Amino acid sequence: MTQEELLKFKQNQKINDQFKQPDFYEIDDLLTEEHKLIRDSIRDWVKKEISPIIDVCCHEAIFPDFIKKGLGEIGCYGPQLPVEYGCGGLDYISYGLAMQELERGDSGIRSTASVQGSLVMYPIYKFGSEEQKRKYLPRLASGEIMGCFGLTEPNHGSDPGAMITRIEDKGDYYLLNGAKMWISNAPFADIAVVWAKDEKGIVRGLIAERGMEGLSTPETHKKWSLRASATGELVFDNVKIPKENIFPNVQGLKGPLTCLNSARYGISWGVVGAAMDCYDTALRYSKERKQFGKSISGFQLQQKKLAEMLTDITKAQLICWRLGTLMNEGKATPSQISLAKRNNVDMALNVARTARQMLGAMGITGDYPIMRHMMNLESVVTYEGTHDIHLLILGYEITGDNAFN
Ligand code: TGC
Ligand code: FAD
Repeated sequence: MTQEELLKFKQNQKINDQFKQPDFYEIDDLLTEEHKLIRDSIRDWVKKEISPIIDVCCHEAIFPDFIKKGLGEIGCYGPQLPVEYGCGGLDYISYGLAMQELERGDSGIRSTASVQGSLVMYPIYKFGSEEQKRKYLPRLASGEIMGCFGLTEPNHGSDPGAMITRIEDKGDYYLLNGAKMWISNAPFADIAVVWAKDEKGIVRGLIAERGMEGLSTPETHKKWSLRASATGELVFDNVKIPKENIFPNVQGLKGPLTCLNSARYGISWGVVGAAMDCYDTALRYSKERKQFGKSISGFQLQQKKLAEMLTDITKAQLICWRLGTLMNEGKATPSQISLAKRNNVDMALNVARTARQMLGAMGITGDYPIMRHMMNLESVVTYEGTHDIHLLILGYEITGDNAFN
């Protein structure tokens, strides 16, 4: 399917998304009117722009190009970054709510926004020169240009410190060689934030631009997960990087890992959205579906599933809210973020699997969002640090003993 055919398909669809959010502990009372306004407007946008097309996008493995600007218009790229660079100037709860609503639609759509905001705009803002900020941030915030983040390599995933991608100082430019793999947004990105080692073995961050000679971005196919998100490689074959494209304000692995804190925080909220969608779908279905002469919602076994899903979603919502307040105060630690990412993704996967069973055979079809969420979450539990890696981060924090190596 081409982008034109997808657009035509969208124009013929009715808006039929009946999502209602569970809020058992009245967490809405903890939100400001502004938070609720942001949340509701993004929810409406997802119902109009994403829900009608997402199933076909996943079946066809196509990223809907036309949402790039739309995501910018609703302020989903770097909402927590300052207004002076064209960003939202909002707090971390607003950022979390935005990610929750996008991932309620689809993890791949949230991925597109969180890579742009947390992994491309954030490092430019945090580590870039004033010229870099002015040159890139406003255009990234509006969606005029898109970015990607290259840390993972074919042979270095959980252990990015062992990366082999290199920059070599050639006087008035750097020469970049190596390859990055599994890079969200790479196939269409205009710029890439790339992490590479210099001659001294120190990790440096830089901005590569599409069109630079020697840079290619082949797409990764045959994914069963995140099918509406474009994933690819970044291949660097003697790419000349102008000196002004290096981040002046960071050296070492803490550069990329600092960006991951922001993205992992967003994922903690995002997956709650996916879990809510699965729960809400299963609840509605259980009331409509009759077996043995009554709605399946009347059977104790199905009620157990609903009660446990709601309990787990509620606990995850509370983790998000508290972590959001710590982020706003600048007090959240990387291991607190690891706990939230690890717990909430695992929770969402379990909710998706339980909800899928409640729909019986219908649960495996694209008529309902659950199987799609479940498959997406298999990527989410792996990227931004696997379930195991976050456990090891917590183990290190608790005991002071490093069990990574
Ligand atoms: P280690 O020696 O522990 O640390 C190296 C330096 O980094 C500092 N540091 C951090 N700084 C800020 N935030 C954090 N979370 C940090 N964690 C560590 C640390 O203090 C040290 O600083 P310094 O000044 O002493 O040099 O590093 P290590 O090599 O032992 O590795 C630690 C480990 C395993 C936790 C880390 O490498 C890790 O997190 N691995 C997982 C890799 C990962 O998450 N990759 C994600 C790739 S991006 C992605 O998946 C995007 S998907 C996007 C989407 O589509 O949504
Ligand atoms: P490995 O590191 O090879 O791990 C394999 C298994 O070994 C895992 O179960 C892991 O938990 C376990 N393991 C590893 N080390 C240890 C240890 N010390 N102790 C115990 N168990 C261990 N990366 C980017 O840089 N940018 C992106 O935009 C990006 N987008 C992605 C999009 C998708 C759809 C996917 C699937 C991945 C993406 N990634 C991206 C890569 C992602 O971050 C990595 O896949 C992830 O960090 C894990 O690395 P790996 O796949 O190489 O697994």
